[in-house]
Formats: sequence, C-alpha cells, structure tokens
Amino acid sequence: MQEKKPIIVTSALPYANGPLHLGHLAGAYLTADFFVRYLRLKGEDVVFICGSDEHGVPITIAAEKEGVNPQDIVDRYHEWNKDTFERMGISFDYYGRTSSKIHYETSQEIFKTLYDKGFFSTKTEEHFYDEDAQMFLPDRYVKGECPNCSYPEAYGDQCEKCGNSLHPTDLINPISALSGKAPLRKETQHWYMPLGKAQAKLEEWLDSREGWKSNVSGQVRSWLQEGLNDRAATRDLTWGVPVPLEDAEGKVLYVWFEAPIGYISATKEWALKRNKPEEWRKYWQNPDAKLYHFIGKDNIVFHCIMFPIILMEHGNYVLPENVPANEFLNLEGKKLSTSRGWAVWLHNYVDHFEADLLRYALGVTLPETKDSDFSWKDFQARVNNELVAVLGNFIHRTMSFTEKYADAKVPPLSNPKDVDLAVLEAITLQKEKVEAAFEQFKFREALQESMQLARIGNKYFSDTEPWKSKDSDIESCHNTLHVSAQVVAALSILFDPIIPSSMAKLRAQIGYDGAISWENIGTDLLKVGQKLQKAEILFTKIEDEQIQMELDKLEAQLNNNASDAESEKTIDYPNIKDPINFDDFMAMDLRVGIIKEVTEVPKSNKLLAFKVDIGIETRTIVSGIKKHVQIDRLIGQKVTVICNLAPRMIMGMESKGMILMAESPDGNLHFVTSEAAEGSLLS
Ligand code: B3M
Ligand code: ZN
Repeated sequence: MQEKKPIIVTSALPYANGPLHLGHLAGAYLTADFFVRYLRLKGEDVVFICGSDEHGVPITIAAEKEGVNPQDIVDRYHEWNKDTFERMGISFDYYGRTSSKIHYETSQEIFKTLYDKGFFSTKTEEHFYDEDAQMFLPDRYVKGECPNCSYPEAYGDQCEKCGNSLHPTDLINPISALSGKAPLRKETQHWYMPLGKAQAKLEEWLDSREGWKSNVSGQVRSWLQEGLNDRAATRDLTWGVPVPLEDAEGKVLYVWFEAPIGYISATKEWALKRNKPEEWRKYWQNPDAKLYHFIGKDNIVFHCIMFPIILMEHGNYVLPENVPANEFLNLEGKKLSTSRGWAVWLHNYVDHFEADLLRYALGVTLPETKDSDFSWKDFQARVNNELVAVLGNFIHRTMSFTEKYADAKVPPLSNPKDVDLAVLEAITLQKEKVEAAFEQFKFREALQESMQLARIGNKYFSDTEPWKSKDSDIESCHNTLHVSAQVVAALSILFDPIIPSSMAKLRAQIGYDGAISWENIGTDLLKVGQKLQKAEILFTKIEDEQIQMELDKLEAQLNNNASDAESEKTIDYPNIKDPINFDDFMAMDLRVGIIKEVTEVPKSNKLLAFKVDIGIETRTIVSGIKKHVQIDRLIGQKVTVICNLAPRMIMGMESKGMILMAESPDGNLHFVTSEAAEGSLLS
C-alpha cells in the first residue's frame, strides 16, 4: 500500500481567559473534529493539535478584573477548557499550552533564527507609559475619546461603538486604564516584521493553493490589496515569552508571533509523550506533509499571512494546505457576547444534554460561508425531527422488527428485488457524497447527506411494508430486514465522525465488531445470522420545558450581566446611514395602524400574519417578529406602517407593507407606536 502523507490538523488555541461557549465550538473545533475523525476512519496518518493560548492582553485583562495573577487565570481555564473539549467529544491528540517550556524554547528559537537571518527591522518610537504602574501600556489599556464617533470610552486598538480600528495615539484625551491618569510618552525599541517585503513570495505561494473557501481567500485578497505593513513582533510586557536578545530587557514576543508556534510546540510535546521525540518533524518539516488550520474568521490574517511568512522566512516548515475558516455564529438572532452574558457555555450544555446532540444540531447550521444562527428551538427541532424521528426511528424499527420476525438475527438476502438492490447501492452513493463534502470542507452538506441515507432507509422500510410481508411473503420481509440492517451498520460508520459516542453505542447494539473503516461502508458489514442485541433508544425527544429552561437561563444571564456590569456596557450603535433628500423621505407613505387580528403562520417560528387597519383599509402584513411579541396582547396595538412598500409574497401570503419596529441595543424589537388615531399620516 502506498505510504500515506502525514496530515496535521490544528484548531485555534483558545485564550485561557474564560470558559468555552457555543461560538468557539462553531468556529474552530467542531468542523476540525469532524474532519479529523473522518480522516482517521480513512486510515490517514493524522495528528490533531490544539492547546491554550496563555499570553496576550486578554489574559492580563481577565486577571486584573478578578484581582489575581495571570498564572492563576491560565491554570484555571487551561484545565477547564481541556475538560470541556473532552466532554464535547473533540478528539485532540494533544492539548498543549503556550506557557510550557518547550513552547518558550520553540518560539524563541524561531524568533532567533529570523533575527539571525536579518528578517526584523527595528524601530524606536514613543509609546504610552504609565508612571504609576511603571509600564508601557498595551493598546487595550489606553482609553479615550474616539476620533471618528466621539465615543468617550474607546480603546487604543478599537472603538467598540463605531467598530473602527485605532492606534492609541488617535484617541482624544487618552488615559491609562490602569491608573486613570494621562499616560506619558516614552521611547522604546521594537522588532518589526516587514511583512510587505515578503508579500510577493507570499502571494506566489497563495496562488498555488487550491480549494480554499471563498470567504477565506476573499479576506486574504483584500489584505493583500491594501498592501502589508510592518508589524511589531515584540511588546513591552512582563507576561509572555521573553525576547531572546540581550538588549530586550522587559520585552516579550507579541502573542500573535508566538501563539501559532504553539501548534509546533504542542506537536513536539505529543511526540515526546509517545517516546518518539523526533516524530513531530514528520508533520512539520516534511514537504509531503499537509497542514490544515481550522479557525474563526477573525484569525484569518494571522494564519494566512503572518504565520506563513514567519514559517517561510524560517524555512524548512510546511505551509498550510488549507485554512477552512468559519464565519460567526449568532445566538437566538443576536450577536453572541460573553461580556453581556449572551452565550451558551459548553460546560453547562454538557451538564444537561448529550454532546452528540449539539454536535449534530450545530453541525447542520454551521456558519460555513456566512454567519449563522443557533436557537434552542432549532436545536430541539433538529434533535426531535432528525436524530429521533429519522435516524433513531430507522435504527429502532429495523432492530425491533428483526427481533420479532427474524429471531434477532440478520436474515439472509434471497432473490432480492430492484428495490432492495437500489438501497444497497445507495449506501455507496451516499458515502461518496459525504466523502466529497468532507474533502471540500462542506460540513453541513456532509451531515445532510449522511442523514439522507437514513431517510432512504426509512422510505424503503415503509415502501416494502415488512409488517405485511411478514405474513404474506417472509422472504421479502427478511430481505427488507437484511438490507435495513446493512444500512444501519453503514450508518454507524458514516455518522461516526459526527456523533461518535452514539455510533459506538449503536455498533455495540448490532454486535458489529469489524473494522471501523470508511472504506467498509458499502460492503456487507453484518454477516447473515449476526445476532442483534435488544433495541435500545439512542436519542430521546427534547421536551418544550427543557428548551424553555435554557431560554430562561439565557435571559437571566443577560439580566445579571446587565445589572452587575453597568460599566462594561458597550452598545454597538450602527453608523448613521448616508443622507437622503427630502423628496425620498416624502415618497414614503407612513401611517398609524391598529392591529385587528393576528394569526400564526404554519411551519414558521418567526412569522406572524397581521390584519392591520390603516384607516383607509385593512391590510394583511406578514412580519417576522414572533419571538419579540406576546401574541395574546397584540390586538388593539397601535403601530406605524409603511404603506407603499411594494407587496411581497411571504409563505404563500401577500404581505402589503411593513410594520416598523425599533431594535433596541439588546437586539429586541419594539413597535413604533403613536397616540394618533389609526389612519393618521406621518410626515
Ligand atoms: N487565542 C485568538 C482567539 O481565540 C487566539 C487564537 C490563537 S491561534 C494560534 O480568537
Ligand atoms: Zn468610534
């Protein structure tokens, strides 16, 4: 057999400054785990690496907030997060940390090599210095008025109100976040990576990459179009990896210089643990090796530009084959925000539900090419309507029928009809579809095509009606059960990357003890006569009350955070839109209306159909505000309607106009109401 190419898969190293939430999982971990588990089933030589990012301002800020040392913070969250990943079934081969000795040595060695090659340039500049704290201030530690939008609480790296990136010297009336005093300016020297000089080489390499997701290559292209600037590789801080140079007292490596090197250090530690200390080179210093970085979109520039340049300049390292970054996940229609408490914490999740349920439900709604939304109702629907009603149901009916009508043993296939053979063929077909999806990082599709095999199985089972043929044609009944059992066995491998612990349970139930190998999908996995164990329920329905509890918990978190973190409230007011002229405004027909009737729109958890009296007539307006209102309180509500918006067909209904809603900063929608009588014209 041909020697397999070594594969190294990394997931972004989460900052060890807090627990993990749903957004983390959707960004860099779940897809990587699907991919790795799939590769392992294919017998690939793959190592899956992650670990804690323990340096940088996010850590020191968390420490300051709690009044403890940064070390306490990283020790706590490193263990905690490692444990949470395990409970979620994320199967890293090694979970390292950037405070390890090997990481210090590795990142210092890489810095030193680049230094010796003359890669860095130095610049002496004035930086803000806090005399009381006796330290240079990281950008985040300088606060002041935003020059763009006048928000008084802008940070030195970004204004959270208008979203613009800033430099600390851009701020009007800057103060130190530590002492609250105006900082001094003091000269300091730093080592810079002249990324612009490496741009041509980087572009050449990027051009040779194939199959990158368009959201990733698009972002990279726009960075390159703007031209790459010098970026400091060092910082004036005490928390971090010391700069390995004589004249660099009090300086550490910039966290984004050393954190990605953490992937290499962790691989070294993995190799050491296996008593093969040189084994890491097979993955990192081998032109045949393939490297995949799984990350969230905010980390694209570091993984597609900065880190490759570092590795290229160093030489002798593999560059990424692909960086399948995901977009962001919203929660219940609102932006996830840990500071506002709008997050689902994974350690809480696994206390209440099985990891597999979320792996599936989130897997089918991943923000693969654009931002997507997680809602508890959708989670419930995915579990109940797909895992329970499709996959679980097919497995269960196959097993319980075999128990009853074939003595719990896989019956033979004799004189199969086309319908039987077609289903056996469908196994291979679905396998190939899932495989193609995995190879292109289309994980949602991989999940859907996996579920499709269970749907095919269910349809076949219903069409062949073994509950009838058991009396009229036992051979045909047995054929159905034989084929269905083979499908069940195939599903137990096909779904293994996605819901591994349920599939392990399933394999035990069907007594499958053969190789759990991807290539076996599509072959007869179960022998005739194979004894099946008692059919046990694999997935149970999630009740409305469980979902309501989670929703209540979210609201409570939000309220708690709102009351105890007044000072942290940063509201993302959108920018004022471009000016319009008066005629544009006058062209809008706005009137006061009164709600006369409300009906729910079947099959929609967002839409409501309203009958609104706008004086001149009563109209139907369909509006996606269901979760923002209390349906039984709507009749008689005065609203504002834009009446001359072109009518639209929504779920088969003609919606004429729109009810105006105001979105409050927490993302909730409220009516724009008026005391004027219905039919009054706004102007
Ligand atoms: N810790 C940022 C983040 O969690 C950072 C990733 C490092 S990957 C080398 O988004
Ligand atoms: Zn601003």
